[in-house]
Formats: sequence, structure tokens, C-alpha cells
Amino acid sequence: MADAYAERTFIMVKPDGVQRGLVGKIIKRFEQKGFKLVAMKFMWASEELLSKHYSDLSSRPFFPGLVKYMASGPVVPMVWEGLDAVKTGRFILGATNPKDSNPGTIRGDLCIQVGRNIIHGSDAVESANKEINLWFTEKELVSWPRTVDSWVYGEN
Ligand code: DAT
Ligand code: MG
Repeated sequence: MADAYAERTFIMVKPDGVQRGLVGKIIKRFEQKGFKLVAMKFMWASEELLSKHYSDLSSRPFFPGLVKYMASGPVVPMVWEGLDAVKTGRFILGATNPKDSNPGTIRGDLCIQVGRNIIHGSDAVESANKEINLWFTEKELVSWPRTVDSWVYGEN
């Protein structure tokens, strides 16, 4: 398959998404779109890891609250692969603030408050690579052939 189909994005169900029982619903949206799951785990992340994950936002007033919230319960970090996975992933998530997220998006349909917006998604290929390497080891990233790809991408 073409290299363009191998773009990867880092998606994570946040603690409120886990507590509210939305993990399956969120996974389903990426799965049914046609993206390929290449890594996933269930873990309780440390404040240290989360501070690294959100290091770009460290000067923002909401940063301490953000890290505390993200460390308040288990999360589900994942890597999804496919054509334009990063950009399309952001569309599937919807705008950062749920009041601006379109209906049909995860945030538009399933949450209300910016500080409890249930899901993270990488905003660029570069940040996706940084985040994937922060949350997963090389061994945990599973490259696998998928026979349905010829139907998803039309190269049959
Ligand atoms: P995104 O998660 O859409 O990439 P971001 O990277 O700008 O958004 O911010 C990371 C998270 O921080 C975001 O999902 C929710 C939280 N956040 C952003 N702006 C906020 C604000 N003004 N008040 C409280 N939390 C905020
Ligand atoms: Mg972001």
C-alpha cells in the first residue's frame, strides 16, 4: 500500500471518557471510518508523563488543572493509521471547546465543557510522532496487513 496510507495519529480517551463509559463508542468511530488500529493500552498515566505530553501548554493558566484532570483516572492511549489520519482525526474529534464542536463529532455529540472534553488527538504529523514515541515503545506499535485496505482505498 502507498506510504500516504501509513500516516499515524495519537488518540487518547481522557479520564472522563473512560469514567463515562465512552471508550467503545470512541473506538468505533475511528474503526468504522476505516482507520487501522496499530496500538492501544489502558493505563493510569503519571503527572510526569502528562506534563511531557502537554509541554507546549506549560505556560497556560489552565495547565496545572489540565495535568491534574488527566492524572485523575485511567486513560486509553491509541495509535490509528491511514490516509490523512492526523487531519481527519481532528475532524472526527471536533473543535477543542465542545461549544464550538459540530454535531456528529465526538466532542460535539458527547461532551459540554472544554476542561472535560473526553478525548485527545494530535494536531500535526510532527506532534503525532512525538506523542506516539512518548506513549508507546517501538515494540508496542503493531504493523499488520489488512485485506480490507484494497476496498477502503480502492486499489483493487
Ligand atoms: P486540543 O485538545 O483540541 O488539541 P489544546 O491542545 O489547545 O486542544 O489544549 C489541550 C487541552 O487543554 C484541551 O483538549 C482542553 C484543555 N484546554 C484548552 N484550552 C482550555 C481552556 N481555555 N480552559 C481549560 N482547559 C483548556
Ligand atoms: Mg492539542
